[in-house]
Amino acid sequence: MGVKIALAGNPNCGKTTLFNALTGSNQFVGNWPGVTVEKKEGKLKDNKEVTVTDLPGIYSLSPYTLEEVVARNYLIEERPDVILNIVDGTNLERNLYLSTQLMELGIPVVMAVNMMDVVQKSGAQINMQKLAENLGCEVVSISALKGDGIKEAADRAVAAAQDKNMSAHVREFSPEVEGYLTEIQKMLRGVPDEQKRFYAVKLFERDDKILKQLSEAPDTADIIARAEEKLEEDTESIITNERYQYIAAVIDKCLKKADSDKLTIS
Ligand code: BGO
Repeated sequence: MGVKIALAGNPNCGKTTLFNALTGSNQFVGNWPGVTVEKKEGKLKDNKEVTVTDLPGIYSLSPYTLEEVVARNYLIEERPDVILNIVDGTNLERNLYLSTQLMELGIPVVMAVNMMDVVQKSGAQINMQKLAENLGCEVVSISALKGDGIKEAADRAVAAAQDKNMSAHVREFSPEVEGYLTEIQKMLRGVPDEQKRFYAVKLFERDDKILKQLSEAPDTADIIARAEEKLEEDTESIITNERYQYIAAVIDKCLKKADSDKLTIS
């Protein structure tokens, strides 16, 4: 049976360049059902069994823009076999915000760090192995513009799609928040195990659209009230802030900025 790859990334990360390089002229363009958001699909140039779906460029899987809703509904309802997450290597910190959310979906994620020609020219260094270890996903370094690494990225995505041994979720939140998420996860009925983390986070954030998509919605009001009282913040901010803290810690271990070698003379 054919493999379905979904391309996901922030606007301007180079998704279109990569999509065109991978699929060439084997493309079909239409709209996502019911909305005027463009949908592009194509077949890999050298393997017609593999369909690549280009998701709208988005910054997050929150329910605020049409593009975010389209992308996440596709990911939860259609369940591609693998997500190829393109991140802009010159803007790693901002791009990883979406990546952390993609990794909660229970779908294998392969990360392609793009614009590596620009990163290298700038003198910055990204330790791909450490990035992979810290995030718990495969990481490939690419330049979509030059075509470097793109075949490897596609090959790794296909291999990840066929690998049934999904790795466990990284626990990116504080023990306290992880505790609340576990409580919500235990209340979920009719949700496949691998998707429970995504639903738990979204319910904790009071995501009404996700609540409506569940046939048996759990009552999480008490858990949310306890969390907000204890942490003195609304749960959506708690999750956002902890995501950024987690990303900052990962970046600290994996990214050497261009000017970090220079001594500052004061
Ligand atoms: C312009 N390396 C470099 N150097 N540039 C890249 C790479 C890469 O690996 N990948 C993509 N780009 P999209 P989304 C442009 O269009 O694929 C460039 O939104 C320009 N245009 O060429 O469109 C790519 O689909 C004039 O740049 O991204 C494009 O995700 C001057 O990144 C931009 C300079 O890529 C966004 C760049 C008229």
